[in-house]
Amino acid sequence: MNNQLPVSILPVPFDWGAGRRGAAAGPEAVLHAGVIRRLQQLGYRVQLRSEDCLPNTSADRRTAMQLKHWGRVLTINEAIAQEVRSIAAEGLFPLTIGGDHSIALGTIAGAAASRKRLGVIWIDAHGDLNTPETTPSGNIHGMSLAAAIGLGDSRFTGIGGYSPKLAPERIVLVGARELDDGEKKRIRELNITCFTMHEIDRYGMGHVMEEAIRIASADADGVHVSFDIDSVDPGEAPGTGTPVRGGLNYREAHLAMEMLHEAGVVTSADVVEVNPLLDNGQRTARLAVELIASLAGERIL
Ligand code: 6HN
Ligand code: MN
Ligand code: MN
Ligand code: MN
Repeated sequence: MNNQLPVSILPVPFDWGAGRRGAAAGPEAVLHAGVIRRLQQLGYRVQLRSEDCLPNTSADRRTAMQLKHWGRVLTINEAIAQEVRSIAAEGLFPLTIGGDHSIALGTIAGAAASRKRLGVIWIDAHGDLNTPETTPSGNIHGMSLAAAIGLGDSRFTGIGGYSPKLAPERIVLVGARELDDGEKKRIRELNITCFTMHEIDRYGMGHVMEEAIRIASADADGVHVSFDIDSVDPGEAPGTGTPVRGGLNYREAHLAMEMLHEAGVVTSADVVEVNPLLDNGQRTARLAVELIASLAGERIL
């Protein structure tokens, strides 16, 4: 994100990919916390994409034990993919605000449509690398990254009309601390780079992000940042549906975003899993706005 390129904010008030409701109110909370004004103050032209471009999925009852609410998740993500693809084609920077993390199915499908060698930096307490065979919950927000590399149900891997979207060698996980057994196996087998909280503690966030940026952008034609707010420690970001202790502290989260801006490689982003129903006032929504500002180049001095 650099202020030569206008930003198009796509709000996605959708939470049927998660096990608990509330992330659907995330976009409104982040907008209310002033994300547009903050970006404008940094010199950006900002466009707010209308929610009306996305379908109302409320009548769709298609579901399965291992793929809960799959009808709604599929419908919204096909629309997100089209919308993100259009935003990019219009020469705007697509910034999608969720919503639960299942919406990355659509944001990545849209972003990778015009960037065949897209890298992804997935900042999350979780891996989101489950498939219907390995999921412990059936919640699709835990399967979105797997689908982007072509694993899982073909309706989901095929979103946007092509598969796979990503090559495992340009995927980097940052902040992981709760991985399911099937995810651990997949990370090892596919050789996906995963900087867990252990590596962040041990080598420092600065070094981890240098490496993450280097790996995700190597031989790439763009980098998508998928920022799950549950990557941040629940003390700082209580408003999220699947909190896990021992997360990024306030400065580590900001440093990651600041370094992503400095590197100048980021071509699209999403910020997901802000759940205002679980928040302590507006703490988490405000944090999301600050982190977006850091990604957009806000600096201390
Ligand atoms: N997220 N690994 C767990 C599952 O149900 O698959 C948790 C997933 C959380 C997903 O935070 O986006
Ligand atoms: Mn996630
Ligand atoms: Mn998560
Ligand atoms: Mn280094």
